[in-house]
Amino acid sequence: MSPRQLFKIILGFGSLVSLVTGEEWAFPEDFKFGVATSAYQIEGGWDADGKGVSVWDRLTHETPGIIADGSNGDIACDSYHKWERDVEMVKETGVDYYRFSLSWTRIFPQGFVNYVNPYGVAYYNNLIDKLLENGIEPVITLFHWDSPQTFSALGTLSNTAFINLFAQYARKAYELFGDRVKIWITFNEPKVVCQDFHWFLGNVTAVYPAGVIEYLCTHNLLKAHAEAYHIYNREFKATQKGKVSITLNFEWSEPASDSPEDIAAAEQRRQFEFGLYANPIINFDYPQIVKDRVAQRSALEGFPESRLPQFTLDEKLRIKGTYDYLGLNHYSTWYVRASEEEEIGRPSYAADTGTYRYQNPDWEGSGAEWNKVVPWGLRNILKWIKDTYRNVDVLITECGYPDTTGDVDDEPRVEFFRLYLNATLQAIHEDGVNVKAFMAWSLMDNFEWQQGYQIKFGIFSVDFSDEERTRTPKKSVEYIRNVVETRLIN
Ligand code: GBH
Repeated sequence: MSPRQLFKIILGFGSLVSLVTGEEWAFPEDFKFGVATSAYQIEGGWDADGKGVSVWDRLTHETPGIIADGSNGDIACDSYHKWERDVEMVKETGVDYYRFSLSWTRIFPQGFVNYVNPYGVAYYNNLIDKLLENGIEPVITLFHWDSPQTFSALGTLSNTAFINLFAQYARKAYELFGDRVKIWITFNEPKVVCQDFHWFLGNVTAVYPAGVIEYLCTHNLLKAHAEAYHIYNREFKATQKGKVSITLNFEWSEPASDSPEDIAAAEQRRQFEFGLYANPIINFDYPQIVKDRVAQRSALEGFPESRLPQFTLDEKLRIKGTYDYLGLNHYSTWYVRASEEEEIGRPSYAADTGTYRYQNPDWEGSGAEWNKVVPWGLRNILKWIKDTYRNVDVLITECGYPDTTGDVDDEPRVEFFRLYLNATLQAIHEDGVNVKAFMAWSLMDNFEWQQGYQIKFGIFSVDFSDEERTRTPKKSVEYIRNVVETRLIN
């Protein structure tokens, strides 16, 4: 520890430090650090011990060419067998939280809750207990994209039946694990589920009504989230005393110029990408600009009513307030400018947003084309969330840096965390944003969806050519551990 660090620690934390040392701050005492993963990306054991088939099992097995390297999550990091090592790794990183997701079909093979697979329950019980033994708090995501294949015949989230199926699943999860799990996330990144890649949901080959099914999915997802929230509040909160919310992804939209048109375009894009979900939950109903634009384009397209369904007043009230914090996944930033109104033709969400976005080629890149290193984008997001949603508590549930090498000497990732953690500190201390946690994506290299194993986000590397799936810490583990210990960025 440097004398300067020691000096700051002795002085105390938070604002006192910033008063004395100028622009260098400490993480507040109640600020939590974590690392994150998701079930399909790490577990493997795709059909082990009675697990049912998820849409990702089906997609990877039966759609040649869909995954860049032709791989799948059949074995992945083999966390179904190596979970004790995973806990050790979290412990080694020194963080407070381990965020992981439940594989719905590992617990309920057919998706329906009438049959519970005891092996699936035992797996998560063991993991949770081991984490707690080691002083690590579990943070559970209920739905991180691997929905039961059985629901595909129903159209999964585009069918209103999903609302109740999800609510029943959530209730069982609280019953099974809620005595020990205090932070719940209903859905991971609804925008990715409904707007970007809704074929995740099982509609791979179906010709779907573009521009329509996206909003049906959004509508049902918001209702399913709200039901899961209310069930917790009504039936579990008094005894279990935990928190429930949702995690939304947000890539910052910065106006491309000072022109009023570009400023409006950037805000419009934020409302389409983030407000679509955050506004009904935190404020009230879908954002006005989204309702107006989809209604206008729908009318011109000849639809008798807007492709964006309307909530009844009761529904708006039932969705409003269904959050105990806000989960945020953040990776990168874009410039946005106003674009010519797209001609009326094939309905589409992209045309509905009515904007054009691009990244500055001079921004520092990473192993993924879209993932540019732009730390001020995170700060702007946090400030915007504070202003738009009445200073809600924000948990950053994912933030991370991809490369293609997997080198354990991952200095660029260390630098990424240094910059993004610093942006978080600025948001807390200079902008007064209530950011309460930062969880790094990801604990280890894993199955990066369509990119397969080519893109690596881990702070631990995993040897995928080795049957043991040996994990090795990268430099970023040491870096994060140091930040957690000192509460300072260095
Ligand atoms: C998260 O999604 C996921 O929650 C996590 O499972 C995943 O492993 C992690 O990020 C890393 O990717 O190619 O220009 O169209 C992040 C949301 C949405 C970000 C799609 C990249 C593609 C941009 N992603 N987006 S582009």
